[in-house]
Amino acid sequence: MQRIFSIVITGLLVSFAAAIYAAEDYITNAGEIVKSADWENMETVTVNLDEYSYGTESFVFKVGQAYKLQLKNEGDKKHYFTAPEFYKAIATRKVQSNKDGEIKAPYFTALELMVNGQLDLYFVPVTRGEYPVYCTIDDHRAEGMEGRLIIR
Ligand SMILES: [Cu+2]
Repeated sequence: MQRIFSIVITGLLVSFAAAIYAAEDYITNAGEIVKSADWENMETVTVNLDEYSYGTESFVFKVGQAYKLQLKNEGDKKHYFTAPEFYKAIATRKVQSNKDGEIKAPYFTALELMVNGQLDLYFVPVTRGEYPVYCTIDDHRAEGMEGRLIIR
C-alpha cells in the first residue's frame, strides 16, 4: 500500500516538473507582452547575412523594447538564422515578408533566407541572457557564420 502511494506521489512530482519545464520552454504569455508593447517607438535592427557572417558578431536588445529585426540575405547562397534558445527568450509578434505576406506564430526555431531574401521578425525581448545564432547549411557555421544575440 505504501509502495503504491509512493509511486503515485512520484508520478505526480514527475508530471508537475514536466509542467514547469513546459511553461519555461517558450514565453507562454507572448500575446499579452506583444499587445502591451509600445510599437510606436519600435527600434529597427538590420542583420546582413552573407558568406559567412551576420555582419556583426553580436546584437544587443533591451527587455521590454519592441523590435523589428530585418534579416537581409546579401550573399550568393541561402542562409539560416537559427537560434532556438533566443526564440524561447522573446515574445514573437510575427515574421513578415514584404513581398509575400506575414506569418503570425507564437515562436520559431529557425528562419531561412533565400538569396536576396528579406524577413522581418517583430518581437519583444523577455528573458535576459546570451543566445547563439548560427547557420545550419553545410559547413557555414564552421566557416564563421555564427553570432551572439544578447538580451539585457
Ligand atoms: Cu549560411
